[in-house]
Amino acid sequence: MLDTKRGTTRRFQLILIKPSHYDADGYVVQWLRSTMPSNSLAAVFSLANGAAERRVLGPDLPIDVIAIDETNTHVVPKKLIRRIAAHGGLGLVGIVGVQSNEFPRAVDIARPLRAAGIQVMIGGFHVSGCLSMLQEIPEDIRQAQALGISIFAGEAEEHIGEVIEDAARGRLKPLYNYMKDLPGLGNIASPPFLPYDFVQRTVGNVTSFDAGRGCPFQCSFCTIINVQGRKSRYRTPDSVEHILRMNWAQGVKRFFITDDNFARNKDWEAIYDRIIKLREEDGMDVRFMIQVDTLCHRIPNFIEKSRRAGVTRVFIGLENINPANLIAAKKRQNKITEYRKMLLEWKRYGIMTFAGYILGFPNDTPESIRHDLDIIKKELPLDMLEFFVLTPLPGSEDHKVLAEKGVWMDPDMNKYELEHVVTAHAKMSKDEWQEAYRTAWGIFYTEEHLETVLRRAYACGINIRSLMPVLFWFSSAVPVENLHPLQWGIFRLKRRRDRRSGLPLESPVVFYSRYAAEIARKAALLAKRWRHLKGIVRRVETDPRAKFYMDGALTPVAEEDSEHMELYTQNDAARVAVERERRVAGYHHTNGYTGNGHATSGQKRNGQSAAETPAGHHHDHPELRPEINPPAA
Ligand code: B12
Ligand code: SF4
Repeated sequence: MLDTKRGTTRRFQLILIKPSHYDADGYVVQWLRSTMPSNSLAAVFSLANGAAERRVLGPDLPIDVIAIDETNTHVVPKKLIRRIAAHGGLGLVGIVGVQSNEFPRAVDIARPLRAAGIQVMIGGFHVSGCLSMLQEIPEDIRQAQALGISIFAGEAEEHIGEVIEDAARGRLKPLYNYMKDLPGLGNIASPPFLPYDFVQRTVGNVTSFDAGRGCPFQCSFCTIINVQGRKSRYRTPDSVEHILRMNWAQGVKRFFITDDNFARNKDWEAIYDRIIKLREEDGMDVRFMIQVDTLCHRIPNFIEKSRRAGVTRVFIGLENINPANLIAAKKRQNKITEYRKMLLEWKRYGIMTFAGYILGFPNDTPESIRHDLDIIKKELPLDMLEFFVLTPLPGSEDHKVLAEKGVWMDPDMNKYELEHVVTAHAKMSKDEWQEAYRTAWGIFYTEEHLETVLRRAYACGINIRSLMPVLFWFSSAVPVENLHPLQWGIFRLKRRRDRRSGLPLESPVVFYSRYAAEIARKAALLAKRWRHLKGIVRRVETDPRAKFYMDGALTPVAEEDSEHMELYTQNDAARVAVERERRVAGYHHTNGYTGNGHATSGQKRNGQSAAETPAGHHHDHPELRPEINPPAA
C-alpha cells in the first residue's frame, strides 16, 4: 500500500541483527564465511515471520522481516535508517541472541540508529542472565536503556506479537521481563528456520535448531539453568520433522542440535525414532552434531540410536579430569571413572568426539594443567579438545556470588568470550592463567598427538578424511588467528571504520598495510599446517598395520585401569573418586543391580549401570537427580 501523504510505502520493517564482537584491536570479528548460522537468529526470525503471516498489525500494515548475521555480513546503520525511512518510518531493529561478549558491540550498533530516532531492542543471554540472577540491573544495561534501547529478557515465543505491536505504535517499553514465564516449545508453530541464501554464507552447508531447552544439572559456571531453567522443555517429533523437511527441501542436510544437553531432552527417544524413520524409510540422509553430558552412555540405547539417527559428531562437557575441581564447580555428574567408558562407546559407533575443557578451576596451576593434558592425551580416546577460561558469565551462580561478595571482575563485557581471564585465581596470577590458556592448545595439538588422534580414529573405523579438516580447524584457530575455533571463519574481513566506540580511527596506510601483511602471514601458516596434516593422513592410510593400531586410550575399560592409569591415580581426589565409585558399585551389587562398569568387559556392560534399575525407565536414572549423592557403602 502506498502512503500518498509521504510518498512512501507503509510497511513495518523488522530488522533482526545477530551481532559479533570486537577483537583485541577493537575491530569487528567478521568473515567471508562464518562458522554456522545462529540458532537464536533462526528462532526469532521464524517467530517474526509467523507474526507477519498472522498480520499482527492488521490487514493494512504488512511486515517485512530482514535477518542479518554480523559475523558474515557488514552492518551499515545508514542503510537501515534509509530503509525504514523509505517504508514510512515504521520499524524496529532487534539485536538478537546477544551474549555478554557481544553486548558492547550491540550497543555500538544501536547508537547511530537511536540517534536517528529508530527503535532498537536487545535480547539474549546477557540481559536474560543478568535479570535472572542479579538484584539490580547492571550499569551497562542501564546505560543502554538510557540511550532509549528497549531490553527484552526471556524467550520471544509468546511475546513477539506484543513487541511488534508496541513498536508499531512507537511505544516500546524500556524493559520486557518474561524470565518467570518460560514458554512450552511443543506447540510453537514457527520453529527455527533460516533460508538457504543465509546458510550459504557459513561454512559447510550446516544449519542449527534447538530440539529443547533446559538442563537438570547444577554446574556453578553455567548460565543455561538460570536462563532456560532446569526443567526439560522440548519440541515435538512433528515439529522436528517439520524443521528437517523445510531444510531438506532447500538442500540443507546437516544440523547442529543446539540443546546444551540433548541426552537430557526428555523426549530424545521419540525425536530420534522420528529421525530414524526419516532416514531409514523416507531416504532422508540427514546428519547431526549434538551436545551431551558425560553420563549419556548410561542411558539405554542412547548412543546406538544416536548412530542410527545420523549423529556423526558429539560435543561433551568433560570440563576437567580432577574430581576436586569438578566438585568445586558442582559438576558432580562428571565422574572420571566414566570418561573412558563413555568415549570408547562413542568410538565403537564411529562417532567423532569433541570435548570442552575448562582452565582455571580452584586447584588448577600451570603445572597441573600441563600434567592433566598429558594424561588426557595418553589415556582418553578423544578426537578434539577445546579449551575455555573459567569465566563468571553473567547469568551464572559464579557471577552472582562474586558480584555479591564484591570480588573484582573485569567490567569490559567484550572479554567474556571465555578466552580472557576476567577475575582472580587463588593459585595463579592473571598472566599465568592467561598463558596457561594460550599454551594449552599447543600442548594438546602437537604434531605427534595429531597423528595419534588420526591413528586411533582410523583403527575405530572413523573416516579420517572428514576428521582431518575438523582437526585442522580446532588445532589452527588459536595459533593462527588468536581466536577460539568457535569464533573462527573463512577469510577475515576487517573494516577500518567498524572500530569499537572510543577507539581512534587508524590511518588508511597503517590499517591496510597491517591487514595485508596479516592476510599473507595467515595464508602461509594455514597452507603449511594443511599440507602437514594431509601428509599424516596419507601416512596413516598407507600403513598396512594402521587398522590394528592400539594404545592405552583405546584399551577397553578394565578393572586394573584404576591401578595403572594416571587418570585414576594422579592425586588424592582421583583415588578417592575411584574408591567411591567402587563402593557405589558394591552397593548396587548387594542390592541386586548389575554394577556400573568395573567389570572386565566394561565396553559391553556400558549402560548396564545403576541406571538399569528394575524400573528400567531412563527418566529414573540417578543422574537425572544430580543433587542427590549416591548412597555411601
Ligand atoms: C548454539 C550456541 C553457540 C553456537 C552458535 C551458532 C548456532 N548454531 O547457534 C556456537 C557454537 C558457534 C557458539 C559459540 C559461542 N558461544 Co554459544 N551457545 C550456544 C547455545 C548452546 C545455544 C544458543 C541458542 O540457540 N539458544 C536458543 C535461543 C533460541 O535462545 P536465545 O539465544 O536466548 O534467544 C531467545 C531469547 O533470548 C529471546 N531473544 C533473543 N534475542 C532476542 C531479540 C529480540 C528482539 C527479542 C524480542 C527476543 C530475543 O528470544 C529467543 C527465542 O526464545 C547457548 C546456550 C543456550 N542454551 O542458549 C550458548 C551460549 C549462548 N554461548 C555462550 C558463549 C559464551 C559462546 C562463546 C563466546 C564461547 C563458547 N562457549 O563457545 C562462543 C563464541 C560466540 C561468538 N561471540 O562468536 C554462552 C553465553 C553466555 C553469556 N552470558 O554470554 C551460552 C549461554 C552458553 C554458556 N556457556 O553459558 N555458541
Ligand atoms: S551439564 Fe552443567 S554446564 Fe552443561 S548445561 Fe547442564 S548445568 Fe549447564
